[in-house]
Amino acid sequence: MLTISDAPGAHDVARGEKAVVVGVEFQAKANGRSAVAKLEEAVGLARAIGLDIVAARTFRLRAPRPATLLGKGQTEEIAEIAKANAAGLLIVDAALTPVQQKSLEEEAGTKVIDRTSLILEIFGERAATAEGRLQVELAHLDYQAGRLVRSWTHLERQRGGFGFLGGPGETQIEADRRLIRDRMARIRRELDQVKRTRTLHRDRRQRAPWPVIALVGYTNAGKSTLFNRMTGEGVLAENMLFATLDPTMRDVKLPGFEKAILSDTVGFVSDLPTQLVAAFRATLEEVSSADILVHVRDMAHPDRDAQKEDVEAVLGQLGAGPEEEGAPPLIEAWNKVDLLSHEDRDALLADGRRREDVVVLSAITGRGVERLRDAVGEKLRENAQLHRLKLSASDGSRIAWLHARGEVVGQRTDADEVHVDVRLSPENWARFQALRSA
Ligand SMILES: Nc1nc2c(ncn2[C@@H]2O[C@H](COP(=O)(O)OP(=O)(O)OP(=O)(O)O)[C@@H](O)[C@H]2O)c(=O)[nH]1
Ligand SMILES: [Mg+2]
Repeated sequence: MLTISDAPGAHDVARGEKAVVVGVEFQAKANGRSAVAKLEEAVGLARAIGLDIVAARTFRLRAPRPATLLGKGQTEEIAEIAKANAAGLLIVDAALTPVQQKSLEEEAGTKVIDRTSLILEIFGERAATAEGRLQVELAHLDYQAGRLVRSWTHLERQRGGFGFLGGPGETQIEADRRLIRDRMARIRRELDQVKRTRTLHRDRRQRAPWPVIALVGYTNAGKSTLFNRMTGEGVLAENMLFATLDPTMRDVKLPGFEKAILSDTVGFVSDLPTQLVAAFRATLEEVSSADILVHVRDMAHPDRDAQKEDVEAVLGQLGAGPEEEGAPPLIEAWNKVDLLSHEDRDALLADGRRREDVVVLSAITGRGVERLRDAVGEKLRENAQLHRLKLSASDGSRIAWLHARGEVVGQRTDADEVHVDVRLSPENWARFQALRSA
């Protein structure tokens, strides 16, 4: 087990630990989110790793104090709240520099973690697959390494000649940095190995002719609930942030298709740590290689528009942004409309009717879910071009592929040749050609 001296951010957070959550409202940049919903989300994130939240409050900053971010009076207040509730942990829903974190710890008399490290903790606890675990660990180390560099001056101290790590006079920070570097290199090698295995699996699947539909969206939007509703599966769907971390795929019925695959994916969140975006790029390859994306949105959430922007930003980072060339087509599933008032629901339904890339639904009641199935099937067939193909009669697998992926409008056998007239999307046409040359 790796122990890194006192790198800020390297705390162990225990389940059931009492914690105070502090939201920070910057007066300068109101980003369109309500402070209440933002604080609620931070509390949700903290609960997601089983912390016992004893108090939560948003502080407004006129001018951030460089040393601690929060003002002097504010940190005193926080220290009092923590003390009165016997809380040993303070969660600040913002990004803290290592120096700010350290000073806050001193002033508040508690451990302090920021939003990035909270999210890393959640992912660390939840990742279920070997690959997910390795990726999270890599992200964690990357985060710590960055903080070691920046906190050079206050972490540096001579180790004297005792250390068994490195030679005499090696500073603690050099030793720490070397430990991190070595560990990161080892994880990357392990990841390469896991990835090779996964690529093998994916190749096998890509050769399988079925279209893949990926559910994406903000955490807690209802992706898993919709996934269960559409596949009849029972994956974990809970009122908990980041309930799903590892993608799950199942067969799904789609009108006009023999078979299709639905993929449930990890939820996005605002200010997703860049280390995690990088780390999860591989797992989220499902997203960029899908035939179609369904963006599940919680339309009952006060910040639904800001959430949509966050999701589209992460999709952009994954090369699957709505405007990107070659990105899969996208349908928005406006979910949780059962929670809305009649007027709000009617307004959404009217908006939705005007747009062909929107389906208004409720994954809980099932209302609208069949329309989503239709819309996805239709979108997959859209842009399809007619191709008149001549194949060898012995080429049963490619003929079957065409039937599965495309709409076969005519087929006749002529001695040992089969003529197939088939409508294929441009993506599938490219895939078919790749099959041909394989
Ligand atoms: N009222 C209502 N609740 C819903 C609906 N869809 C999902 N929920 C609830 O929203 C919560 C989150 O649902 P999930 O399906 O776990 O959400 P998710 O998008 O998979 O979340 P993560 O995996 O955490 O990213 C659960 O409590 C669901 O019961 C809906 O249409 N109406
Ligand atoms: Mg889920």
